Amino acid sequence: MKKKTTLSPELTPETFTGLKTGEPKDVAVGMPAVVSSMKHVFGAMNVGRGMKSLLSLNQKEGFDCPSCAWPDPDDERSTIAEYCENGAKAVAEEATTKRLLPDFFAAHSIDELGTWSDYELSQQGRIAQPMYKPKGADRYKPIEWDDVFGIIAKHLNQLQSPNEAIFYTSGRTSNEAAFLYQLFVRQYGTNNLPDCSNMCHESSGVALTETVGIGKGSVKLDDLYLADLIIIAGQNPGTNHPRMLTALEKAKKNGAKILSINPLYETGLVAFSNPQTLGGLLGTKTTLSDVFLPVRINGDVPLFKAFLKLMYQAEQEKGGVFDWPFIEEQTTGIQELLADLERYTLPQLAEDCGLTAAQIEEAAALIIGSQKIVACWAMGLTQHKNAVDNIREVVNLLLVKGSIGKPGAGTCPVRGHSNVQGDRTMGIWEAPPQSLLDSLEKQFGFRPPQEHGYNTVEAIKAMHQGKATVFFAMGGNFLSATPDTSYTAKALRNCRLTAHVSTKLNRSHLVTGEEALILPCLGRTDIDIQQGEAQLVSVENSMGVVHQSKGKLTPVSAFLLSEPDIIRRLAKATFGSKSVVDWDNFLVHYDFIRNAIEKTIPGFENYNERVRRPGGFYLPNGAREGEFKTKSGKAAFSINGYSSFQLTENEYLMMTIRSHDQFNTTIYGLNDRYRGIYNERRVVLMNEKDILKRGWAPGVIVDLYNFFGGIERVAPQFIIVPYLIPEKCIATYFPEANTLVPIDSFADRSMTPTSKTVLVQMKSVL
Ligand SMILES: Nc1nc2c(c(=O)[nH]1)N[C@H]1C(S)=C(S)[C@@H](COP(=O)(O)OP(=O)(O)OC[C@H]3O[C@@H](n4cnc5c(=O)[nH]c(N)nc54)[C@H](O)[C@@H]3O)O[C@H]1N2
Ligand SMILES: Nc1nc2c(c(=O)[nH]1)N[C@H]1C(S)=C(S)[C@@H](COP(=O)(O)OP(=O)(O)OC[C@H]3O[C@@H](n4cnc5c(=O)[nH]c(N)nc54)[C@H](O)[C@@H]3O)O[C@H]1N2
Ligand code: SF4
Ligand SMILES: [Mo]
Repeated sequence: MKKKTTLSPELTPETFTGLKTGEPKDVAVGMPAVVSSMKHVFGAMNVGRGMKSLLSLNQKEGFDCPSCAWPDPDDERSTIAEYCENGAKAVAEEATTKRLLPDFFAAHSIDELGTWSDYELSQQGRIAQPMYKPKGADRYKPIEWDDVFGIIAKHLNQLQSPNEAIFYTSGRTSNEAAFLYQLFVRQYGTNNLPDCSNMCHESSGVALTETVGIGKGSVKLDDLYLADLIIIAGQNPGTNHPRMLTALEKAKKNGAKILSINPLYETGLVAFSNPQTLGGLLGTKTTLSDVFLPVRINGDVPLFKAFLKLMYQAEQEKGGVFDWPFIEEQTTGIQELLADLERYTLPQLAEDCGLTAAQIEEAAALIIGSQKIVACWAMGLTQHKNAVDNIREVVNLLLVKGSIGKPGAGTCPVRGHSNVQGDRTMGIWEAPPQSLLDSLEKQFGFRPPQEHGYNTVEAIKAMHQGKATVFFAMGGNFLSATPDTSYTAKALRNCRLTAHVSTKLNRSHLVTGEEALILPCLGRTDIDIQQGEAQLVSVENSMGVVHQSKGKLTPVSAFLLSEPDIIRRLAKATFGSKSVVDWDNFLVHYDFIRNAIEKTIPGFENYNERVRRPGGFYLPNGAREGEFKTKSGKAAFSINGYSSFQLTENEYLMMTIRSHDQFNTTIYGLNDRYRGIYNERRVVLMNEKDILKRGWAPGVIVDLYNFFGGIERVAPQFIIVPYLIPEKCIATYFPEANTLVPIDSFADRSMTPTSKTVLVQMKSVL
């Protein structure tokens, strides 16, 4: 392993890997994606295991793709390839036969591993036995499972208050494990259940709950096929939800138009070659976007306001644009909205979103002419200071068109992790609804804590301030996924104990509390046998379908425990014989966990029977049926604001985005094929004019830095890459630039870190 330079183990090493650039691609998927999938899968395991994995992936009796939350088709599935390139990479990452054995941890100190890149850490294989770092030790050593639970229980039972412990969750955890986990945490006595949602779609949840009465999207896949217009704002489906392209292709064949709103001309929004058709493999492509608006970063509120103004103008001129019967019967607040729009002028709005009047008018014409509109969005809308306003403004547009609660129309926040939506439904929530707490009390006979707990930002601060000293994570990579990396590192180092239930090694295992534990668990692809029977688990996808997932592969180590078993054993060690909950019973058969879910959480009637139906079942969704469960019983128009940034000559708005070769903090490779960037992640995408203005050239190396709240934050050594991106906007990859996202910079009300609007300056260093 070559020597690395780095400031400290929490930051990704700054060593360059050898940037190569090419033209961004003009079509997504096709043959190159098939080749890439095969390379990853068969590079990580033998042919038999590789074939078994791919043939089970997303099949009705197989396992759910561990990558994103895009739904499987409701009808027939392809029996050979119901997955995409990034699904295949996620499976390769998990199902690899490489293992991390005790001699690996004996050979490398924690500080040495901190100098490895995230890619190198990801390459090391599955963690094969529980590991422990005692106080004062510089490396991990193997430990027996019983001792693992003994240590955690001892720490938990020593705390003055249960609120001094934090229980994080990433979004891969099954419904069964998530339900048991929140039950354990609440029986222990806290609602400190921050999760990755806090950094992801929390803004969507807040905005949708108050405007349409449910914090989830309203559409089914079929609605995309029936839509007149699909708006895709702040989302890069070609990389992050690749099978969405198949749905978009079908929608286009049925006559839908697509409007894309994104600072980057993302390849997957431009055109698609379907790898499941011969034509697609040979290069025949479907053009996807009819209109593409390269909006300035965080320019969406002024853009949607401009749409609404143009729509209202057209309504006044010729009528037929607004759905008045819907507006009058089903909504509140239209007059206030129209009055508020008077405050803005079109030229000002155009300037604030960085587009020309002609571009906006072309898009508005599409909207005006459509009756059934689906709006899809992801992190490009949710990770800004005014993220909740972004989404409420999208809802305003849909409501004016009566486009929520009818076929072919609705809201489509496209979820990230494969079960992040299910985890929330199961009660992984620091701000649980009272109905959940009451229901838990009724079912289990203990009184859950009533006050809300810490979300992700609050949890980091509590650890930083020494108010919380035990950190437990059910999956994820808390250190690298959260903002302000150095601040978060200090928070974790302040803890007495940090413990991670994990499949793969990551940076959060390397920045530890006084004591640290790694609890290796079964993944989605692994067979999970309890009491001699292979168990199934269930997950909820982005469109509210709950369905089963059954691992098929032999686990790489006999020491791995399932997540439900880890929670059972933790609960038993913590509560001893005092527990009012019968924890052993849940592990006799996972059907018993589902029985408990059915009794506690609405919408899961006959869970065990319905989860076994091919394709699963839909959860109830009021907005989908046109029933708005808001305070007034109607959908609410809202008044939203935005602030335009006055940037000095050396100030830029930075968005932190995903490359094509990563799943969040797991780095599969060093290429970002669609964007034409190869073999390097420490890059800044920058407009050519901005590069010239600074007297720089492609390849110049810069330090990125900013000042927020009186503190200087620096991310050193990034290579300038000229790119088609609006002026004064730049892009870097997550997690390398997370250290620049200030802990106190988060969205109003949802507290989602502003990972897509980071104010930065740059100086050249070489
Ligand atoms: N292969 C793969 N799949 C994934 C993931 C992964 O890392 N890899 N992550 C999963 C997770 S957890 C999530 S949440 C999703 C994330 O899926 P995305 O949200 O697609 O992911 P990002 O890379 O964050 O991309 C955000 C997009 O928003 C655009 N954008 C940024 N700022 C703005 C803005 O102000 N306005 C507009 N209109 N657009 C903007 C960016 O150019 C980019 O195209 O993907 C999930 N699926
Ligand atoms: N700057 C910036 N920061 C961001 C974002 C951004 O766009 N920009 N996006 C945010 C978003 S949308 C999200 S969702 C978060 C993601 O935050 P997290 O969910 O915390 O991060 P991941 O990288 O998905 O977690 C990967 C780790 O999960 C573990 N793992 C994988 N599979 C399993 C499993 O089956 N069980 C268990 N127990 N562990 C498993 C592995 O050890 C792996 O290393 O990051 C957020 N952070
Ligand atoms: S679209 Fe998402 S869920 Fe579907 S196969 Fe691809 S990565 Fe997996
Ligand atoms: Mo996410």
